[in-house]
Amino acid sequence: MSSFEWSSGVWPDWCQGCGNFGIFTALRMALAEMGMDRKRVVLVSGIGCSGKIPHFVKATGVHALHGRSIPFATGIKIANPNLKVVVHGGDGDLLGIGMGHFVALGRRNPDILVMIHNNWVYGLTKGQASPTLGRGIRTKALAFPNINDPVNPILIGMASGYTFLARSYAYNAEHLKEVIKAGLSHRGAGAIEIIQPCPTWNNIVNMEWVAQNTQYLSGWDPVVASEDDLLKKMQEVMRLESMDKKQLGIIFENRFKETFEDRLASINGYYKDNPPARQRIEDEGSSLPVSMDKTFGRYMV
Ligand SMILES: Cc1ncc(C[n+]2csc(CCOP(=O)(O)OP(=O)(O)O)c2C)c(N)n1
Ligand code: SF4
Ligand SMILES: [Mg+2]
Repeated sequence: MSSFEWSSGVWPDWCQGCGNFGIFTALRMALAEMGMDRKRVVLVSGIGCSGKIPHFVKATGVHALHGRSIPFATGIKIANPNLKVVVHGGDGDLLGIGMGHFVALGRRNPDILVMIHNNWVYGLTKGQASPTLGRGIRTKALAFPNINDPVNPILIGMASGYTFLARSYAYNAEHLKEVIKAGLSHRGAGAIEIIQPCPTWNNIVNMEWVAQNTQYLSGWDPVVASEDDLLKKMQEVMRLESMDKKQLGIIFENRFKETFEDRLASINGYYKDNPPARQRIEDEGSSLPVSMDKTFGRYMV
């Protein structure tokens, strides 16, 4: 499928110049270049302008509840570990109301990629400050400059146990596409913070701001070389993230941690070959009684 064919045909109704268009384009280019099978791709989103993206992509999609995309995605992945599950959400959705789930995903390390559309505001509800907005910044819907400190999604992701962390920029679809491809190739919980301009409500983060306040990583090795190297790499990432400019590129990758799917297989020998989605629900046209308790009960953790 070409990147064009990954469009569902539903008209994206974001505002003119919205960074979500760049994310939509980069995602479709990545899926096309990787030759992904659309029957294996599931997009799960929360509520917000960012949350509309599953409608526009020709893959299975769930537009879930505000802040609850990660539990939906985790359930889908547990039921059918052969699917490639991607979460899309805003900074409010994933780092405000959904922050607890964002942390839990890192602890479990399922093979799920989370894309954070970071525009620093609640775009859909008219520009309130989100948890990533810096202190002292007054975007146009605010009566006063923000009095709260911002959260850093990369550092929270690293502290929570994510095994792939990257940052990119929505207006640079080529860079973002490469980062998405790397994230989709990684096995384990991944998060990409995407700096996503919202020209309607965020009059601070525009092209000039990004040019002055970000830099592309060069010569940086994000990969944890050995299990003993983990702490050292985490300290290096903390140093990188305390620099004045936001770093763009792949920041951290740990290939040593077992995934949630591996952990489930370790307590249930049938899981790998016979996950819930493959269990029979009919016999020669007649439905079999299905016990949700029996099917899912053993995976409760
Ligand atoms: C439980 C619940 N609380 C509040 C809302 C209202 N609401 C809708 S979207 C949103 C925040 C959107 O901001 P963000 O997640 O950053 O997404 P963006 O629109 O910026 O992409 C809020 C608070 C809601 N829909 N459901
Ligand atoms: S309000 Fe902002 S984030 Fe939402 S569609 Fe418009 S520009 Fe994009
Ligand atoms: Mg937002």
